[in-house]
Amino acid sequence: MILVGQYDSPFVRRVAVTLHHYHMPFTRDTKSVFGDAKAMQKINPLIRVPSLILEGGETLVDSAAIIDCLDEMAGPARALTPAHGPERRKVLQAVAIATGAMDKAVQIFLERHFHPGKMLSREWESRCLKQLAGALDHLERGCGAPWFIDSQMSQADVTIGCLIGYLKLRVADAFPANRYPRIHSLAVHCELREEFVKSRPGANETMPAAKGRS
Ligand SMILES: N[C@@H](CCC(=O)N[C@@H](CS)C(=O)NCC(=O)O)C(=O)O
Repeated sequence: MILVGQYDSPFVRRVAVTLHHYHMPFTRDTKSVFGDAKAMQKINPLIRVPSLILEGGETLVDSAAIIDCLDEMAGPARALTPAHGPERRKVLQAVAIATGAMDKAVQIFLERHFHPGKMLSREWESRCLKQLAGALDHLERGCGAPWFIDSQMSQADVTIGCLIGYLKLRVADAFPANRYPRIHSLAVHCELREEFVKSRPGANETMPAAKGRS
């Protein structure tokens, strides 16, 4: 399998962490959605990451659809998303809020990147910051210990861990750790695990492309 995308994308990273967690072998295509847009559109018409190219050549897009496929391949006993019942609902709801928060965090980062200084829309930025803070407050209230659903590591932890990793990297002002002690501790717990260490963004993994790459 080939995972397309760079690990500074929290969506790509949650797929990578899931692949490593399941010990599923894969290689990487680290083309950039900004620097390599033409090539990327051949993989995903939306010019977005992640994509996962399966062994047979089929291409899957969108982290949720990719992880759904990986869960199925892993089987219900190993799947990071519980198969049924209240635990499944709790995990899927946390993932929905955390991926929505990722969207908001990416929008804030891109607004600041593409519209610096006076061009920045303060109205848009503050709306996104408010939505992001609401999502983080919600996750903090629902968070167990050491994992989101207490004793069992799940996709909620993978996604919240990747969200907080991204915030620290790109929008650090939106994550005052002392306001969110539970999810902060959950994220620290995540980052110590092998699957997270193996999925850390390298210095050359930048989005948008680093200056000099167009
Ligand atoms: N819902 C998608 C979101 C993916 C996404 O927003 N990816 C960003 C990278 S963090 C991207 O490719 N953005 C480029 C663009 O939309 O132009 C998923 O879960 O995979």
